[in-house]
Amino acid sequence: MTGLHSGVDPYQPEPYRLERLDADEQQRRIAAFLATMTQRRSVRQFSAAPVPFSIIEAAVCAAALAPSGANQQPWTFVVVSDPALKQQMRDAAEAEERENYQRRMSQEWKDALAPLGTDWHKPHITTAPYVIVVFEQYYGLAADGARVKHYYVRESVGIAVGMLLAALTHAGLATLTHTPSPMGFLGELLGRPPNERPFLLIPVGYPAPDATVPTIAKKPLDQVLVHHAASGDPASR
Ligand code: IYR
Repeated sequence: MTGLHSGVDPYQPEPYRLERLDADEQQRRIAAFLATMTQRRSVRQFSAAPVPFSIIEAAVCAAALAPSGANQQPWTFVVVSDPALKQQMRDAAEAEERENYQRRMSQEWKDALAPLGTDWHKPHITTAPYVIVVFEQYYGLAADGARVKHYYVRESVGIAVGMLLAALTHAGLATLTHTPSPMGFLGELLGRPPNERPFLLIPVGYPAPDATVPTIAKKPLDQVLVHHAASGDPASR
């Protein structure tokens, strides 16, 4: 590939090495990771107990390592711990959600949500010590203000959020993936620029001592994993 504008090839590869783990170490690590991730539940009752900001910061660093379309990193993670701002976010979210539950949502949708026990009350927004609001940059802004096309924005931000949730879970924290709808109020309240759209609101903290979660099941492996192996491969199923 040639650099059409500057004459410098924009593709500048560098060496990459990854520590090779032996099979036992690999098994140990993946089992430990799976055990940790098995603990993750969407929590709606949080403790107000404080969490060091350095943990949130490191988790956002991990999320920001995510792969993204053309490496454009089309995300902004806005962390809110200011109680007054959390209260404003909660008030606005509850106003929308009250409309949703009382008028806008179809019976089919409410039936699908019934096993989760959700309603319009959103106390987690004010109780959790942090609320991370993830924004997607659906286009970029060049230094001169020109729009820059972004690619695979939703996929990229979704991957970054997955990594964020994994990191926070790894640090022993509870999370909720909450999408108040519509959530345009978040851009206004948090003063985000016009190229950013709210993607997800994530309260983070410890579960309240008396927190409960719905009894739900994840699909068994044979319903989510399909393996096409070479015939005769002992790992084929
Ligand atoms: N946004 C609403 C409703 C809701 C929708 C889905 I899909 C969920 O998985 C859970 C809730 C709320 O937050 O209550």
